[in-house]
Amino acid sequence: MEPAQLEPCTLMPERVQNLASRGDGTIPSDYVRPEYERTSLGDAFDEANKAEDGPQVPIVDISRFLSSDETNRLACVEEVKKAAIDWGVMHVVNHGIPLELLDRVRAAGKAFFELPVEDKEMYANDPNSSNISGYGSKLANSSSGKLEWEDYFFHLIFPKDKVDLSGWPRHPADYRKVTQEFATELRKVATRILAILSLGLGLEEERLEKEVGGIEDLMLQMKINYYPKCPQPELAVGVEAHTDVSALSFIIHNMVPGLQLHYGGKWVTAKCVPDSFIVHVGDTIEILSNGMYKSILHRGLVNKEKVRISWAVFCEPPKNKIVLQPLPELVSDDTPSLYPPRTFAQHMEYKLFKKSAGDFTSPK
Ligand SMILES: O=C(O)CCC(=O)C(=O)O
Ligand SMILES: [Fe+2]
Repeated sequence: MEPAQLEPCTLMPERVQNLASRGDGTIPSDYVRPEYERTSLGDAFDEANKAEDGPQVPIVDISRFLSSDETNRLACVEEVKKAAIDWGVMHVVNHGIPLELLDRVRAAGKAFFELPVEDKEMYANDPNSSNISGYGSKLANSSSGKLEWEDYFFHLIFPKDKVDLSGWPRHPADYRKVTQEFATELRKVATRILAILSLGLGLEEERLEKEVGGIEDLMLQMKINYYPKCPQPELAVGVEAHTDVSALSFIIHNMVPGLQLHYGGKWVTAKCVPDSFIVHVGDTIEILSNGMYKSILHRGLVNKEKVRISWAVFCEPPKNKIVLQPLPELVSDDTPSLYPPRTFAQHMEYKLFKKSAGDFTSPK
């Protein structure tokens, strides 16, 4: 008899949510992190308790930037500038996004992940493609060769004319409406934070906004991270250590701890600050500011008790249209350029393949 023809093997990653629901008390070896990394891991709730006494991610109030009183505006610029220089990440309060809208965003994302498996799989992305839009879980293609304890849903949410609504969840019924409202609100806040950061660099208010693509070309990509309960949180990570490539990233979550920042040579667990969102300075702004503002290394821990969900929105410049390099006003004999020019696409490739900085060719 002829041997059966083997089908080409397309590797579909296991959904962590399904794996976790089988609940046998241990995690598969693919999720067990390397020894050097495990020494600093733990249950996110324990780590959050321990973090009480140590350094804390700064909290900034950006409502003061809308004040007609110049003193208030300047104080706000100083506060954000300090946080961006020292940490590159901050909890933002009094941001102006209606809190009930944030609640509806959280409810919609949660409801999507609570759908039956087959309903979610209809949106599955192709793990072998570079387009990660849709429902997905990581394949073991990172430098560690290990997996992360999370599933995600990823899609573009702004600008409106570039969005493909057909790839967004149809259920729950208000997902699309709520997410569009959120995108519109967040885009306004992005402009405000870019203005504050520009002033902090001694530049005109509109400068960074323009440098990252402006209202037409700055892309807001949303990634809903779903971290199931993990029976062995001291062995796994939800998201491995990285810096964001974006200009800015916004994060809201369901008030379950997990985010850790690498600050002062140690991992610091972020507190859950009510009614706030987290803003990261990403690599793009670090480059434009010639390293003055920092894109901080961070990761996501998991825990035994509660599902954690976070909504990360990455504000990214267009892939090939803009050459990213330190702004000329910030480069001098005393402060030489720290970053060779690159497009956003080249920067992402560099991160993915850990190319050395010398490998950049001058973009045409
Ligand atoms: O879940 C979080 O708090 C952080 C997620 C994150 O860093 C990312 O998706 O880039
Ligand atoms: Fe991140």
